Amino acid sequence: MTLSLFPADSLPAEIIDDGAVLLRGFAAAEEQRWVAEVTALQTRAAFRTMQVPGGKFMSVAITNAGGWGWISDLQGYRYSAVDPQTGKPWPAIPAFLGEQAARAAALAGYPGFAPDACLINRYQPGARMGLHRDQDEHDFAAPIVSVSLGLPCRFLWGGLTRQSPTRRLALTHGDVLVWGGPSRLVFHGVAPLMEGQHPLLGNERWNLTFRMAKARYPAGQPSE
Ligand SMILES: O=C(O)CCC(=O)C(=O)O
Ligand SMILES: [Mn+2]
Repeated sequence: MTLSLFPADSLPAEIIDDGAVLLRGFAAAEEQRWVAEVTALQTRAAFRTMQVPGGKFMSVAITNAGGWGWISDLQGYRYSAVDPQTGKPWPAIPAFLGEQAARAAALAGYPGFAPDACLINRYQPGARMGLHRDQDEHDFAAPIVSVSLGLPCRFLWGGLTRQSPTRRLALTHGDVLVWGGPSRLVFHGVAPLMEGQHPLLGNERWNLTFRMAKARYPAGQPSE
């Protein structure tokens, strides 16, 4: 369903599920800025593939910005204040990115979103992300804000159990998907990226997921 609830921003908002809203093209207007910010970030914290607890490596390369970065290794999945590759804190979330994520969250019905973590995924053809839910954060009251750049993908949107049927959503450059409330723990994933060429990112897709990893939602409440 497409609703024009937000005439001030005149953006089509598609209700994907209870609590999940797709803002088509939200990031497209300032695409150069988004790409420049990520390009600068990855010079300070490089993209790398991480090992999952079972021993395999993810097909997606990742890096992080923010007070907390999501990591995976043989010990498990968790947030870390330092980049294990450098031993240094992750670069801060650039103000532009944090503001855009907060604006998208507010448009989707989640005011007071102040991310302390931004996981950046880089997909090349064939890379995928298996069905999972984002559950390493402290406060599930905060939504997830997920920004797609570059090549299109087939995003798998499931339900609250791993066995729930999945739908395929076509996410393209600039789309922002926000999920929270009753959808916060929905299983989701990304089908293998198909070959293609994007004018800005070539054969890649970048995804940024903004999270409140440790902070309480809405922002301003004391963290744990
Ligand atoms: O790449 C995407 O669109 C999804 C990424 C994701 O689900 C995650 O990083 O947890
Ligand atoms: Mn996820």
